[in-house]
Formats: sequence, C-alpha cells, structure tokens
Amino acid sequence: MADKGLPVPEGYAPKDEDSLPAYLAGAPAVAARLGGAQADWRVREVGDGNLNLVFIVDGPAGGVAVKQALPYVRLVGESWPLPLSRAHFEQMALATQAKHAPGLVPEVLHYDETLALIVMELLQPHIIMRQGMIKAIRYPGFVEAITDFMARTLFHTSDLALPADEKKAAIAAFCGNTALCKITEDLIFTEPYMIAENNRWTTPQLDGIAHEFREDGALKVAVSRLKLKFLSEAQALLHGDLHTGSVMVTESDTRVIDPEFAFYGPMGFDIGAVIANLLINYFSQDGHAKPGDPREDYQTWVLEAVEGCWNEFRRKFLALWRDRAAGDAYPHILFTAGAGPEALRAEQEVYMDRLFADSIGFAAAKMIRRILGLAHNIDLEWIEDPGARALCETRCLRLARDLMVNTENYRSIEAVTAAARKARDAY
Ligand code: SR1
Ligand code: MG
Repeated sequence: MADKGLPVPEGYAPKDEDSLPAYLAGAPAVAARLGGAQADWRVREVGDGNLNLVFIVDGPAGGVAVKQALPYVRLVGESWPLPLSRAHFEQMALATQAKHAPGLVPEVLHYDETLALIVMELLQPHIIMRQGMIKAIRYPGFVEAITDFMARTLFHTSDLALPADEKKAAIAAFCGNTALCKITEDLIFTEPYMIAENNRWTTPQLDGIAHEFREDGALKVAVSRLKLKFLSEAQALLHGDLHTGSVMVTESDTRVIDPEFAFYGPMGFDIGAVIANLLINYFSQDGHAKPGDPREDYQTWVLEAVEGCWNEFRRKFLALWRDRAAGDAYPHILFTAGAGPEALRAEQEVYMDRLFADSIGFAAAKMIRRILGLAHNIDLEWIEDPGARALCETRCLRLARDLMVNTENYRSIEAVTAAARKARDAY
C-alpha cells in the first residue's frame, strides 16, 4: 500500500533518481541500450505533464525514457486518486499502434505491470511539438505522419478491417480504462458548461463568455450529443489524448506518445483533437507576435496543416477501405456485383461526411475545455499579458461555439479554416 492516492499492489513504489538505476540494471534490453555500468548512468526527472513521473536516463551508449504512473493525478495531487492500470492500457495501445503505424510511436524496451512503469527509446533530438509551435517552428513532415498514424490506427482497429469477434475482444481488452475515460467525460464534455471547482479561465476578461456558455442551452445539447458518442460508439482504438503535447518532433521525424487514455471510441475524437490543438495554436500566435517576430506566415502554415490533416486523413482512410477491407462491416459479398460498387462508393462519401462532422464537433469541445476547464494549453498560457491572452481565447471560443452548434454549416475543412480567419478578424 502506498500512503498516497489509491491502494497499490504489493511491490509498487514510485521510483526516484536514486532508485531507478539499480532497477534498470535488472532489465537487460534497457541496460544494453544504456551501455556501460549503472554508475555511469545519469537520471533526470523531467515530467511536466498532468499525470505521471517521467525520467530521462543517459548512458555511455544511449538513452531511454522511463514513464511511471502515480496512484493519483500529479497536476492536482493525492486528493485525486487515479489507477495505475493506465500504464497497462498505454503499453497495449503502444503495441497496437506500433503494429499498424510502425515508426510513428516510440519503441517499448521494457514494461513492468507491478510498477506501472514503461521504458521506451529516448526520442532525441525531438521536442514536444507544442513547444516548437509556440516558437513558430514549422514541421514539414507532420501532416504526412499524423494522417498516416490516424488513418492506419483507426482503420485497422475498426469493423471495416476486423472480423466481429476480434473487434469485440479488442474492445473488451481496453474497456477497463474507465477512470481515464471518466476524466475526459467530466473535463471535456461536462465541467466547462457548469460551475465546477476544477474550472479556471482568464479572469475577469472571460467571466462574461464563461457565464454565457453556462447559460447556452444549444451548446449544452450539442456537447451532450458529443458526450453520448464518446460514451457509446466503440468505432476504433483511439489514442484518446492526441494533442500537440502528445507528439514529439524534429523537422523530419514525428512520433506519437502517451496513449494512456486509449479505449475504443468514436474516431472523430482523435481527429478532432489534432484539429483543435492546431487551431488553438493558430489563435495563440497573435499573443506571441512581436515587432520583428511577426507570426502571420506561421499562422498560414498552421491553417494549411489543419486542412492537410483532414484532407490527407480522408484520402488515406478511403484508400485503406478500398484496398484492405477485411472486416465484417459492409460485407464484400453485398458490394462486388451489379450496383454494389457504386452504392459502396456513395456510402463511403456519406461515412466520411459523418466522420468529418464528428471531428469538427469534438475539435470544438477540445478548444473550449482548454480555455474554460481544468487543463490549459501552454500555447495560450504562455501569453503573459492577460488582455492579449483573453483576446486570443475569445476568438477561439467564438469559433468553437459555432463549430459545435452549427456543425452542419461546415461542409469542408476549408470552411473551418475560413471561419478561423474570420474569427480572428471579427474580435
Ligand atoms: C487531470 S488530467 C487533465 C488532462 O491531462 C491530459 O493530458 C488529458 O488531456 C486530461 O484531460
Ligand atoms: Mg499525456
């Protein structure tokens, strides 16, 4: 038993910089990656996320990253218990993602279920994409990589690719990740629309809009429809937290990390997360621009990335559906002869339109939660002047509300980026 958070299994204890080397010395794949002897290894705790401990360990031959779950939410403290089992779901998700999207996730070198601890290859010289975007660094390979990741992981874990028995077994394997899903259900789909202890926003500047959103019946219905989808549509294995803080990049390499929120849910939730976080960055750039450091060209790049993310995802997903459909949905036998192929092509358009609408709705929910809810994005948080920050946030909130309530008005991703430009001019 630990003295903090939830009860933990016999043998669990959080590692620290002193105790980690001896432990890693007992993991052959890790010791080989580090090289030399235990005494040569340098350990730093670098976790700045909301939930876990993260260590970087350097040895004479190379480095590793170590992620260990705590029995509580690190951002809040021991008062918010959280099960260690999230590490179990994370390593299962990493294995599935590595199978379907090889080269786009970190290699897992070692996993310890009792310690809820995963050792991965150290991604070097990668940085968290969000931090690069705040400095207006472009990532020319991002759209290609993230759309590969989403198209492959979502398609190959869906009923379009899997026989029903395999799909149901996979749902069962992930359905215990309920505590992490509950965080999403509360923090994204519920609390930003009510008075809640966790909420915070730039005050007093956003007090009015926060109140307006709490009184907005149409918005509450729209977000509740999205919540119902999140609760009930087990379409595919989601990453579950696919924001730009879950992506590590160089200018030529992209890796998706941190799938501890993984579960079978609606595909649009992952796609929307990517779109939302790019749009948040787009609006934040006005708060980072300075004389001599204009950000308009970068904003153009960000909106092109938004468009690329949907358009390339759609093209790749449809190509997989054409070439690799082996699942029980849309049985081949019904669509091979006569009017079948044409009917299937028409249905694929309908399917993608529905997925687009879901993605835009989920994107909107994620934009709102990062401004009015508990966990904010440094894209906006690092704008020091509260007035400038509030202006960027207001534009983002106004767009998000329209995307969520009037989703049917947005028939293409270009309509979304045009509305983002308009929101920037209007407020
Ligand atoms: C209490 S956890 C808050 C947020 O951090 C994670 O990155 C997820 O986005 C979660 O909603
Ligand atoms: Mg994370």
